[in-house]
Amino acid sequence: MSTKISLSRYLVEQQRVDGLIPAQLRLLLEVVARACKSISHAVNKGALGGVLGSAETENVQGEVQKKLDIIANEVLIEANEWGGHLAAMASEEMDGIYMVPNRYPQGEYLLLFDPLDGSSNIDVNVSIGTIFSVLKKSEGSGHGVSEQDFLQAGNRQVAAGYCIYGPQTTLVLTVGDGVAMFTLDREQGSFVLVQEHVRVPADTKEFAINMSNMRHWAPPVRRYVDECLAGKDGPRGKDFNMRWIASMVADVHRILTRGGIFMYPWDQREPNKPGKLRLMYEANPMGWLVEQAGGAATNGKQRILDIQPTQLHERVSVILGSKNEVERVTGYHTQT
Ligand code: AHM
Ligand code: MG
Repeated sequence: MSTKISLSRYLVEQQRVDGLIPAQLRLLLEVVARACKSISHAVNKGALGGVLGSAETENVQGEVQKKLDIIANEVLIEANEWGGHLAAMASEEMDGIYMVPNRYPQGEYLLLFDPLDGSSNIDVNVSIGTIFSVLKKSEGSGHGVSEQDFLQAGNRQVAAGYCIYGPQTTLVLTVGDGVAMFTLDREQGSFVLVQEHVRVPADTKEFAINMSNMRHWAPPVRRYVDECLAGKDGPRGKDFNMRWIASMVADVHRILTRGGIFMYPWDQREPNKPGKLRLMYEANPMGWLVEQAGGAATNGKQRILDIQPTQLHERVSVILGSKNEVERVTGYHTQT
């Protein structure tokens, strides 16, 4: 690419040339990107910045928080609360919603995030990330904001993305017009466009799932993985490769880059829990990104983006990636 296009310029063009995003949303996304830059610096410092290890506190879902989970959450809140674009925020790491304090103007957007996804990888220097989703407060929901305002299906998102902190820091974004990727240029201090019109191939020979849970899966997932493992000699007639990074951001980034299927399914250990991952902070934004790149995302029964949430921290079974493979696994669910 000869002329470098910064994230700021890309967003201005989305607003001005294509009329795709209002100015308020553009500014909001700039602020989210700035927060991600700051989290990236903290991640990079690692032990030198004193950011590794456990905070010895628990979040609302009973998971032990890492120091970086809390730091990333604070960075996102502090960066976003004063700009005037938001009405409130919700995070995987906070029990309830965070209202924009009265001393700041209120906007019409709602920001949701998983501040530090892949927490188990923080201390071992493996890629992690921040996932975010933007909704608009429904017209007619009146003054003020409540948890109810957040309970919108993923198909109502107006922007979604993630920032991966890996060998490169890359921000991946959709505002409903395809998927674009921006890598952080540390010398310039800005995100630079590296790929537009990202496409996920419809077919793949690579699957991602935590195989240690195999004995707990439902029969359709087991069938799909068994068939992949049977390779050339099995019904698929081809060999499959497996990857599992244990950071959804990193697994999804690979899928957006070269295709593949990612699954974190329901399992029988906790039959009343639909899955491990969270609908609002993980499945919806990732589902929309993957769809925008030509892939698919379901919970085995329905499109993730059509699920009507009933709780902020709701969990969901996730199957996403290359379209033909996702359709196959989803088909196995409907056959049983
Ligand atoms: P987190 O948001 O607390 O980090 O948890 C979500 C992560 C995903 O990024 C990843 O796909 C999954 O949990 C890994 O789970 P497991 O450790 O069971 O393999
Ligand atoms: Mg997560």
